[in-house]
Amino acid sequence: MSAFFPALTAGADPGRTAVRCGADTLTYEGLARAAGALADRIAGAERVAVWATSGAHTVVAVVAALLAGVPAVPLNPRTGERELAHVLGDSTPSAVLAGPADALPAGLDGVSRIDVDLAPAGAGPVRTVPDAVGTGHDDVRTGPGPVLLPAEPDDPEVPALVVYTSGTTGPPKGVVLSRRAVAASLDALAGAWSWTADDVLVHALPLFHVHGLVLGVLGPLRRGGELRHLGAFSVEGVTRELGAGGGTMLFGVPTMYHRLADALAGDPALTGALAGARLLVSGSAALPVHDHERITAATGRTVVERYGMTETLMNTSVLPDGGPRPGTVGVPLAGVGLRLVDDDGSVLGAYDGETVGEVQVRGPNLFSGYLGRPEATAAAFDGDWFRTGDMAVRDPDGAVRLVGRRATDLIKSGGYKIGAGEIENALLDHPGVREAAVTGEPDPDLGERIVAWVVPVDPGSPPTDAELAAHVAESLAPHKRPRVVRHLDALPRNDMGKILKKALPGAG
Ligand code: MCA
Ligand code: AMP
Repeated sequence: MSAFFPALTAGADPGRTAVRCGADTLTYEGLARAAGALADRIAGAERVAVWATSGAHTVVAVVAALLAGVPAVPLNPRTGERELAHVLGDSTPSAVLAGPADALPAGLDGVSRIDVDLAPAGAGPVRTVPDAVGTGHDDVRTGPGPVLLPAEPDDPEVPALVVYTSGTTGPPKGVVLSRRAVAASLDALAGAWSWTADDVLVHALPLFHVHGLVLGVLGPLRRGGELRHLGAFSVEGVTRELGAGGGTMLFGVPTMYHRLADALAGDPALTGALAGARLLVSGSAALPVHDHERITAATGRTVVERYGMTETLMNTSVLPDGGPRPGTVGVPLAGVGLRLVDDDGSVLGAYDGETVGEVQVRGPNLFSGYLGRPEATAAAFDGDWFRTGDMAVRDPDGAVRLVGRRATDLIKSGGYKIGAGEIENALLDHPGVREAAVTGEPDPDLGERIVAWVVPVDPGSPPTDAELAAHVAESLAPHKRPRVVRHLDALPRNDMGKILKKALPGAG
């Protein structure tokens, strides 16, 4: 396989800015030096974890892992004890890469720590030399303090990342993403969006999921362009970086676009910044038509929706020059096969805008399997077709319109996928909870909000809502905490004792 990041190697412009995160800026030369040095330190490891804060250290760590051919497991730095223990036990990283100033939780005590150095000693002119003498380094950067970029793996099936994703029940599963899948998906997006080295991508997405890390970090670096990460989402940050800052593209989840749409009235600077961008892209959940319309009315720009999944990377996108298509996620990307399948397994041929089937996809963008779970991997496929669990119709022009999910126990809140089962288990761990059920209900900001239905052990002094939210945040992650808690005397159950979520008051 050729270099994953051509701009880090021969012939590229070493002075071009690669990344700006807060006060940290790295040129391509600086990134090559920092990531090259780190790649040498981790070479040969089976897997490394990355303490994935929203900063330049995460970028360097993940680039280093790719250069070294070592799979990286991004960790949510806010992950609670229970979830962190699961991810570490499941992925068994030999080291954790972290920023020198990052405080790591006790759960990581048993994992050796490697600090990411953004500016290793030895700046100077850069010269690339092919691996003529068989050193195993095909790009030798010389000058004061030479930096060696290791020879990247030839095999495109070598895993690049293991990204944890929630299922309906049980703890999250590790999705193994090969270099082939990541490269194929990013290159298909580049084709669809005319994404080039001239683009400056602005975003504030977390760096431990596919959206922020694969699309938002590896995407611009593979193109040789620039990433500006805002650290945390804010309307002011978007306005600054897209406007005077010269950003050309914005990636976000619908909650971010909803907040931008809310702010547009009375904010001419934001309006100008969005109007001036080359491409506004939304994904991870459905962007409501109302928010599409508010943004288009104020800025004259349409937000481009794309549809993906951790296991499949990107499947479809609205084409920027194909006119606005609110409510659809566009057409399959180059190389992606997509079909709708009926409940009885028959493939649906109708492009009638109304026949609903499950979306199944195949192509080079697909994951290699769930880490250590061959049965779960096999169950997710029908031959070489991956069952997404998303339900959709096809419009007459082939555009895909998502209409729901097969599993009601998966909640999308703020663009995060959250399994009801994992929250129920965490709630049942609380000494004040006898029974628990978790559902999602519509929320104008988050898309869906997490609702916990709880039967307390002692109805006279039930745990407070804040206590239960903090309990889930500390054990799993803050974004998995219930936003609403409702108390019941008993959960509705069928004769077999199974909880009937549809019978919860006001649900279903
Ligand atoms: C509040 N906080 C708490 C508690 N309450 N912490 C601990 N215990 C509590 N009880 C803290 C939070 O940690 C956070 O801190 C702050 O309060 C606000 O939290 P929250 O309300 O959850 O955040 P928000 O401001 O509402 O976040 C909205 C958001 C976020 C920024 C849109 O949801 C987000 O980043 N979403 C992106 C999800 C994403 O990237 N999904 C991609 C996966 P602090 O402010 O310090 O953080 S999907 C994917 O990858 C596929 C492939 C695809 O198609 O894209
Ligand atoms: P995740 O498993 O966190 O990677 O989330 C993947 C899921 O997010 C998909 O299966 C879809 O249900 C949803 N999703 C991603 N992009 C979109 C979109 N543009 N519109 C609607 N849902 C989306």
